[in-house]
Amino acid sequence: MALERTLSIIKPDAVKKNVIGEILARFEKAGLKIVGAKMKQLTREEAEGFYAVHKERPFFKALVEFMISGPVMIQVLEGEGAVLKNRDLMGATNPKEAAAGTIRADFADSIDANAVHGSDSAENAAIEIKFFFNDSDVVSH
Ligand code: RTP
Ligand code: MG
Repeated sequence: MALERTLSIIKPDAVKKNVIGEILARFEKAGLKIVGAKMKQLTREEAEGFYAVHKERPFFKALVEFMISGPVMIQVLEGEGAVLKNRDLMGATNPKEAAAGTIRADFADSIDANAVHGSDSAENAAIEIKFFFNDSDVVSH
């Protein structure tokens, strides 16, 4: 499997619950390294731009409102098969369908407030990492 990077966002609901550390620990225990990280209050323009692929979807407005409802923690995760590994750790989009022991099963309240974002492909990961990080703000360790 290839060494990959993926973009992870701990969403406003999980930041409000004070579980940033618990979520980051799951990434580290699964062998993913945090190679970039920052806290950020997204602007409406940033949230709309980040989720632009969904702009025609009925849930777009609610998604943007939710993503700007409080600060988020944005990270770049690195590891073997990082994109899929992170998606497995996250669980299904709707926490009611998320497998036991996944981040969304344990921390998410609803399909809207679902605790974490993770890139869905290596190609999108590269685009999403560039959206939030300069090359010099991502390290190797
Ligand atoms: P994310 O992009 O945030 O990691 O979530 P995802 O890949 O699991 O789901 P995606 O299809 O990309 O949708 C992005 C976010 O939009 C909200 N959503 N609501 N009401 C609905 O049917 C619906 N579908 C999606 C979710 O909050 C999802 O995380
Ligand atoms: Mg998605």
